[in-house]
Amino acid sequence: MATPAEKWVEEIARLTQPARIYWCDGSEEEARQIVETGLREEKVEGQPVFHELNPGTYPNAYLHRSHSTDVARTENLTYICLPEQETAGPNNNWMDPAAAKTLLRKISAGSMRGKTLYVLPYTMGHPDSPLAKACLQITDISYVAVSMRIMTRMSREALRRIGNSEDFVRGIHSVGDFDPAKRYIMHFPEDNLVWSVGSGYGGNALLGKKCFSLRIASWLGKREGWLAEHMIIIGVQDPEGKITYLAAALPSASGKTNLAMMESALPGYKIWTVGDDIAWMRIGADGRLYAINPEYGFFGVAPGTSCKTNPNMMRTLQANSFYPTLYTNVALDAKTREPWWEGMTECRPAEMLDWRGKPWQPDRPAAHPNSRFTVCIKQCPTLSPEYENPGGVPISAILFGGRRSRVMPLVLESFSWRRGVLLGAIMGAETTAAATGEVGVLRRDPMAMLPFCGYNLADYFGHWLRLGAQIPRPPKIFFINWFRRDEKGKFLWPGFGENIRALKWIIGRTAAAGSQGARETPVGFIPGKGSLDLAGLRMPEETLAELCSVNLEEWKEELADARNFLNRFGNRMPKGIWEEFRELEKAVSQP
Ligand code: GTP
Ligand code: SPV
Ligand code: MN
Repeated sequence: MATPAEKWVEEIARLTQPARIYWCDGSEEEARQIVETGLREEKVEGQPVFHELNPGTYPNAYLHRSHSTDVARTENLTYICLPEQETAGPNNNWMDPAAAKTLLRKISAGSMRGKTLYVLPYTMGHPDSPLAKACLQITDISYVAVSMRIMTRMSREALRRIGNSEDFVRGIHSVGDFDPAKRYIMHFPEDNLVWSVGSGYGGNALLGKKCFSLRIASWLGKREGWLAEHMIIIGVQDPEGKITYLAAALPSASGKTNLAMMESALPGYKIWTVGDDIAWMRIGADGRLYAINPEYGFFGVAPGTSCKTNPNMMRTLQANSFYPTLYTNVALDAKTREPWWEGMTECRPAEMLDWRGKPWQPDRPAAHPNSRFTVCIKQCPTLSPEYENPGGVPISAILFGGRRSRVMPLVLESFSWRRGVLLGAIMGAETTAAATGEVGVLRRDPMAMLPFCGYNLADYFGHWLRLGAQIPRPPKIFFINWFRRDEKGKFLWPGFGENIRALKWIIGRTAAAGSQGARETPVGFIPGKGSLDLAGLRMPEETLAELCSVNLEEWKEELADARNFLNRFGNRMPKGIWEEFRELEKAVSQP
C-alpha cells in the first residue's frame, strides 16, 4: 500500500511528467552524486548548474550562476492563498486557493519533462523539539536539492517520522523554464502547502526557509500560541562567563548574520551563535520565552563579508566538512578559480569573471549585490553548544532594528511590552537588494516581517499583544540602528564587532531597575551619559550625541507616516495598538 507521502509524489509526477523520480536520504554520497549531475548534466541558460571551485583552496565548494532574471526574492509574485482576502491582509498578495491551484496546475503541466524529480524529506527544528515539523519538498533542480541538504535536517529519519501520516508540510517546487511571466510563490496555510514555480532563488525555492518557517509557521504559531519570527538568536557571554540570550529581528540584508556571529571589539565578551535568520519561540515551563533555530545552515549575503567585518563567517566558509558549500552569483578569480565579491579583500583579483561569467567590466559590480553563500551551520566556530537543545534557549531581550539613516537612535529601550509591540509594528527600514525593486527606499516593515507574515499583520500584532500578556517573565524589547548617517551620507557608527557596545548596554538594562544607566525620552530609554562602554573607540563627542539623539520633530513626521500605515488595516487593527499609538503621539507632541 502506498503511503500518503508516496501518493502525493505520484500525483505531482503525473502532473509534471519528470523523466525519473529520486527519493533523497540526505547522505554524503548522494550529495556528491547530485552535485555531479549539476556539474555535467543540468543546465541554466546553457551553463552548467554548478562550476567547481579551486579544489586546493575551496574543496567541496561550487559556484552556481542563477538565471539572469532570478537573483532575489520576488515579493510582488508571492501570494497567501486563504479563502478570505481579509485574512491574508493588505500586507500580502492574495489569490483564492482554488483559482491559485488551477493556475499552478496549468503552469506545472509537463514542467519537469526530461528532468529528475527530487523528493527531499527533512525536518525544520531539532526532531525532539515540541515545535519541530516533518516536511517533504519536491524540486526539479540539483541546486535546490543540495541547498536543502545544507539548510535543513534532511534524512531518512524525516521520512520515517512522516510514515503513514497525512500530517507533513508539503512543498512543490519547479523552476520550469525560469520564465518570469510564469513565476509564482504561493502559500496555502490551511493545507500546509507551498507551491513555487519559475524561480530557483533561495527564499523563493528553499521552501523550508521563508515559505514554511516564516509564512506558514507564523500562521501555525497564531493558531497554536507561539511565534515564528525573522530573528537571529545569540548568547552573549560576559567576562564573568555569564551568558544572556537575545533574539533580534532586522529586515533582509540588514545585519542579522553579521550580528549572529560577531567577534566582539570589547575584550572578554563572546557571541555564541544559535541562529542567523529565523527563530521559533514558545513559553517554557519556567515562564520565560524559549527560542530555537529551525534551520541547519546559513544562506548569507556575500558582499561586505570579509576577515575584518565577519571573520567567523570567513572561518565557517573555510571549515570544509562533508557538507558542500555553495556560492551563488559571486565573481570568480579567472586565474585561481576562487570566489570573490565586493568587500571581500582590499585588492580585487587582476582577472575576474563577473557573476554572469563574463570578463568583469570596471564600471559594473563583479558579484551581484545579492550574491550569497550556502553553508552548513555545523561549520561555524562560534556555534552555541545549545544549538541542538530541543528546548531552545531562554530569551532575555528582543531587539528590533533596520537601516535608518535618520530618526532611530543607536539603541532605544521600550517602556513596556505593549509599547515595544507598537514600535515594532510601525518600524520603518530602508530596502536592500535581497528583494527585487528599488534599494534604499524607506518602507514600514513591521518586526522585519512585512514580506514574511503569512496572514493579516493586524491579527499578527494582536497575537503579539495577547502572547505578551501570557508570558510570566517576558523579555524586554529594544530597538537598534547601526545605519544612521551624517549629512554626507557616511555611517556614523562603525558597526560589526563594535555593536557589542550596544549589546552590553542592553544586557545591563535587562537586569537594571528604573532608569539606571539610561536617559528617559518621550519614546523610550536611551543610553545615559557615560553608560555606553566606549573604551578603545575613538569617537567625537558630537558624533555620539547625534547617534544617541531623539529628535521629536523627526518623530512627529515618523508617526504621521506610521499612522497612514496603520490606517491601511482599518478596524481590524487591535484597539491596544491604537491606544498605545495615541499615547506615543501625545508624548512626542508635549512641549
Ligand atoms: P538576510 O540574509 O537577507 O536576512 O540578511 P542579514 O540581515 O543576515 O544581513 P547580513 O548580516 O548578511 O548583512 C547584510 C549587509 O549589511 C552586508 O553587506 C554586511 O556587510 C552589512 N552589515 C552587516 N552589519 C553591519 C554593520 O554593523 N554596519 C554596517 N555598516 N554594515 C553592516
Ligand atoms: C532574506 O531575504 O531575508 C533572506 C534570504 O534571508 S532568502 O532566504 O532568500 O529570503
Ligand atoms: Mn532573512
